[in-house]
Amino acid sequence: MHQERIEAIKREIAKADAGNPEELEAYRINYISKKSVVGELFAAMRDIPNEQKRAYGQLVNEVKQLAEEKFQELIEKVNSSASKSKSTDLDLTLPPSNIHVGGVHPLTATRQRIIEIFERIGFNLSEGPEIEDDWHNFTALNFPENHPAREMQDTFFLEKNPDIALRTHTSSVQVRVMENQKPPIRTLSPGRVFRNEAISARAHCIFHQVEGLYVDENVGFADLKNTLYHFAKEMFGKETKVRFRPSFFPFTEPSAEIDISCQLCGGKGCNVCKGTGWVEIGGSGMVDPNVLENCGIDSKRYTGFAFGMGIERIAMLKYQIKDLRLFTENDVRFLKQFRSMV
Ligand code: 2NL
Repeated sequence: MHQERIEAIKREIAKADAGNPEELEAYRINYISKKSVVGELFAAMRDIPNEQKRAYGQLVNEVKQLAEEKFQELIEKVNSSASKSKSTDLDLTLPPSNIHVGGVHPLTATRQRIIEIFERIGFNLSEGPEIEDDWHNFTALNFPENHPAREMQDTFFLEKNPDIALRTHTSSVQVRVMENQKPPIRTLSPGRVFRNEAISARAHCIFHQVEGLYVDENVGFADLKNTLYHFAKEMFGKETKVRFRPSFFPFTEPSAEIDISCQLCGGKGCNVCKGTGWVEIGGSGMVDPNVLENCGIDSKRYTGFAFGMGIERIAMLKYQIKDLRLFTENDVRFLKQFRSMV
C-alpha cells in the first residue's frame, strides 16, 4: 500500500519538469516543502507500526533525496535558460525608447529674447533682492509720502516702520546700480515683482518685469525713442510701428507710454487692440533729476532714460496668449506648445 504510493511519487518526480521560475516554485511546493507529498510521507511515519518504521523511513528518505536531486537539476535548467534569454533579449540595433525632452517656459524664452536684444546694443544685466526696503522701492524713486502704491492694499509689506516689502518693480535694482556705479550706465533688470492684486485673466499678484536704464552725458528723448523702436522691431518684426503717449510716473519726467502697432490686425483695428490699431507694451521716460541725485549722480552733468515692460504682457502679445493664469498653472497642454523653443 505504502510501497505503491511511494513508487507513484518516484515516477512523478522522474517526469517532473520546469521551464521558468513559476514552474520551479510549483515543483518546490509539490515535492520539497513541509506540506508537499514527500512531507506528507514523513508525517505518515507516526501511523506505521514500530517494526516497519525502519524500512518505511529508508524508502521515504530515498524519495526525499530523489526530489532534492531533481530540484537542483531544475534550478540549474531554469537559471541557464534565464541567462540565455537575457542575453538574447538585448537588441542593440533597436531605436531608443521615447526620450521626453522638456521645453523652455514661454516666459523664460521671452525674457531670454529681450535680454539678447538689449545685450547686443550694449546693455548689461543687473539683479537685486526681491525683498526691499522703503528707500530702494519708493523713496529714492521720488514716490511722494502719500502715494497709493505705499498703501497696504497695493503692496505686500513684511514689516512696517521701518517698511520692508516685496519689491513692486525692478527699478529698485537700478537704484542699487546707480548707487554703486558711475555713468555711463546701460543696464537691464529682469525679475519677479509683487503687487497685491486679485488674480484674473489680466492681473496676477506675482509677475515678471524687465526694466532698462541708460545714464550718461547727453542722453536725450531721441535715444529713448530709437532704442525702444529698435527693440520693438527686433521682438515683433520689422514692420512694427511704435508710438509714444504722454503719461506720468513719479520717477521719470517727461514720461511716456509705449505702444506698438497691433500684431493681430497690423493696425487696422480688431478686438485685441479694441479697434485702435495699437497695443501698450510698457512705460518709459527721462529719469527724474531727483532720482539721479538720490542715487549720488550729478543731474547737471548726466541725464538718462528708463523704461519698464511686463514680460507676461510681451509674451501674451507675441504668442497670442489670452489668459495670464496659463503661465503659472503648468498645464502640459499649454507648455507643450513651446517645446521647440530654446
Ligand atoms: C511700466 C513702467 C517704467 C521706469 C519704469 C525707472 C527706473 C529708474 C529711474 C526711472 Cl531707476 N525710471 N524705470 C521708468 C518708466 C516706466 O515702467 O509700465 N512698467 C511695467
